Amino acid sequence: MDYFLTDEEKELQQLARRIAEEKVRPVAAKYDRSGEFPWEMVQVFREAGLFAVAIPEEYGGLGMGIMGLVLVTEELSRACAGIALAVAGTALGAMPILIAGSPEQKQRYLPRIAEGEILAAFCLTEPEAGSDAGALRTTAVRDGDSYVLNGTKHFITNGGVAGVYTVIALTDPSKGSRGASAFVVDADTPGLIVGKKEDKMGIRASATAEIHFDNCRVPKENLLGREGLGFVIALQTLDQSRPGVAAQALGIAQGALDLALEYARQRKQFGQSIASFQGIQFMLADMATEIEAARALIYAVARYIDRGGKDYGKVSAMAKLFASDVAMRVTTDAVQIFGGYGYMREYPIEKYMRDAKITQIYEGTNQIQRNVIARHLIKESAARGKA
Ligand code: COS
Repeated sequence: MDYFLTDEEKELQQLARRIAEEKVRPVAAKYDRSGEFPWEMVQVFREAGLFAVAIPEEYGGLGMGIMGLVLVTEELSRACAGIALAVAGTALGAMPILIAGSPEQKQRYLPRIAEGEILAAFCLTEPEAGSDAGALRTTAVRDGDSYVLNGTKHFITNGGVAGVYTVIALTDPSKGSRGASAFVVDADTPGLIVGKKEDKMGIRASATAEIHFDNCRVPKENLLGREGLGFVIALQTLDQSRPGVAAQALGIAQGALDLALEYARQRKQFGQSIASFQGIQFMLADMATEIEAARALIYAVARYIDRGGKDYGKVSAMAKLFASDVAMRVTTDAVQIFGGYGYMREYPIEKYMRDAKITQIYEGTNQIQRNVIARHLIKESAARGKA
């Protein structure tokens, strides 16, 4: 379907598609097996300017907003969702700076992120604070002109490869999540220690690691916004980043459908191509319909956010919830269409199913997305009741 993208958006989409096909797809299986971080792909994305997409023009970016990010993430994820995360995870890590950074802080970090000189990572999740993100324990104690951070963040995308980390930590533990603050921490700060690298089911080309803060001293100038705003900055970040996860899921689903269609046309059983069987056709039709519905929702939400739409937390959660469930169903059916071959590592399709699973889990499980949506619905209904 034609979404009437602007010429600039179409160009970006074509560029990302070309890179995905020519550069990413040929190495996807290699990095999936090794679990190594694809630095050679980072270089490709750098040269193509893909890290600049969502950074405003005044800070050296392309200023193409969430929509630009969604288009790039979808196209790259069609070839490899793990490799795509070098870009998407960096965009996530940069968001707290975009949302709450001072002009000086933005000037210090955003141009380097846009250039791809440094990758970024967002540190919210802790071993005891996953869905219950407000239960974080990492502390940041003011000491003279600095804050001293202590604690452990885990499951950090781009952990160990990022040059800058945006970190949520408690400046006033007595206030719980209302006592949280956001910081920007350079990777080479003494006391920032990269811990265990995770061995994952899918998105294996993405670096996921623990980040420890052991008396990590950061200058007070690295506080984003004001003390006490950290949790709100984190939640606003997630409201803006969830369409990106949705786009990743969309790309995975589309990539799986592309492969399943091709296979179904070529595979012969009972003397004919299996694409001629109604059972297979119905699966393909359902897959394509769900994918198009996900795409329409994601693009609409991205545009809504970029054009200054209000209270987008609900629709952002809807896009992530819907697209990731679609990705799981579509990739499972794609494996089914491949039959026994689909189960074998020798074929590319099982990777899509493994990669899809994380999109139902990270940046808020789909159960949490339903909570977020329902809370908004109830609040809106109550407000209408009062009016
Ligand atoms: N934007 C701004 N503020 C928000 C907000 C949003 N989207 N959502 C909630 N808040 C505010 C609330 O208004 C509330 O403020 P007050 O304390 O002043 O009343 C505060 O934040 C706490 O909100 P709430 O009571 O809803 O928080 P819970 O403790 O129930 O936690 C969260 C709910 C938001 C943490 C949960 O729904 C969630 O999203 N968990 C998943 C976290 C996640 O995505 N982790 C992935 C990490 S990055 S890969």
